[in-house]
Amino acid sequence: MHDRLEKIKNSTEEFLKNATELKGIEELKVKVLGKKGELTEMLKSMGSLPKEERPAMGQLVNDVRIFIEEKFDYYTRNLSKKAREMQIKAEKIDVSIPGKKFEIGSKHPMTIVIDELKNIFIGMGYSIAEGPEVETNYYNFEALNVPENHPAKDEQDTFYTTCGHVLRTQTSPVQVRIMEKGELPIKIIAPGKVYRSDELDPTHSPVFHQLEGLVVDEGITMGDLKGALEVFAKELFGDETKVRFRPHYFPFTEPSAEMDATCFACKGSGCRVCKDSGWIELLGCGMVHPNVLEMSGIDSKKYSGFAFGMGLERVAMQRYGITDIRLLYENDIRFLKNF
Ligand code: 2NM
Repeated sequence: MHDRLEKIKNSTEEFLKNATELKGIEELKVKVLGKKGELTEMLKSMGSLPKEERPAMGQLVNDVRIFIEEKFDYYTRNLSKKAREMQIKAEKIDVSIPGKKFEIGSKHPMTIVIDELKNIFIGMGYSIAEGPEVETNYYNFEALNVPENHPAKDEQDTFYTTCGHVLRTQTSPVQVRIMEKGELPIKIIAPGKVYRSDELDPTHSPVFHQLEGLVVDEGITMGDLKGALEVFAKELFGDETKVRFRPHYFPFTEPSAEMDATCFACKGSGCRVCKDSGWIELLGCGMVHPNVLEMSGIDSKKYSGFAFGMGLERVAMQRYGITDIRLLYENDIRFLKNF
């Protein structure tokens, strides 16, 4: 029995010294110290020894058991620690490596321009109005004093649905809908997409953006129009900006005009942006035609108003030196990155 004990002790310690995996240690532990383990079996077999030998042998087996248990503890701890160290080494993080850049998008140049214009007009006391892009013939043409067969319908040709609607050619139908509500005074802008059946080329697109404005109250005059639009031009292009008005024709306003502003790039001396004229054509405007007011239920003897409208692509293209309108719609990241 002594020999057997010695053998178990030695072979166990030998195995533990060379063990590289916790799993092997656990298995051996069961094999030696488990319920049916070698040492347990030896304790059980003590009964076959002569009575006087039992206490000493019992003591011895127990000592060996304690010795082996301690060895198991020691090597288990040792190997766990090693495994942990290796894991930490393998998972080491180099905090000096540059992080992955998170690419944040940027505002589209049209959005930049629209937001800026909205803010200018909000600052001047205007509210922002919205309305449908698919309109009835009435709101898009009739209510704006453009009857069927009017020559102005030619350059305002648009897209038609099979059920008799049109894609709006300007945002004026939004203003008509506001006038119809009858809540006066009115002081609004209507920015948004509009449609024309134009061929796509460097300066034309069948869908583009417009911003129109409308002010209706008692006693509104052409002086109010000029003052308001001059303030707007100075806000947009800078305080030194001057404006001029040229007579024009629109079916929905009378009188009508186009407003130019001194070129923001050369301050009026002439450059590429203004094609050497010193002036930039900015918007169309006029006093709302009495027919337009009356059709929407506003008494044109008591109330008057001015309105204006401008294309926004042109504003963006001039400001950023964009020479092809199509760049604004293609969403090419190399283009959009510049803003
Ligand atoms: C323009 C030019 C002049 C305009 C007119 C109206 C309405 F609804 F009051 F009749 N809204 N916008 C207007 C007037 C638009 O765009 C070049």
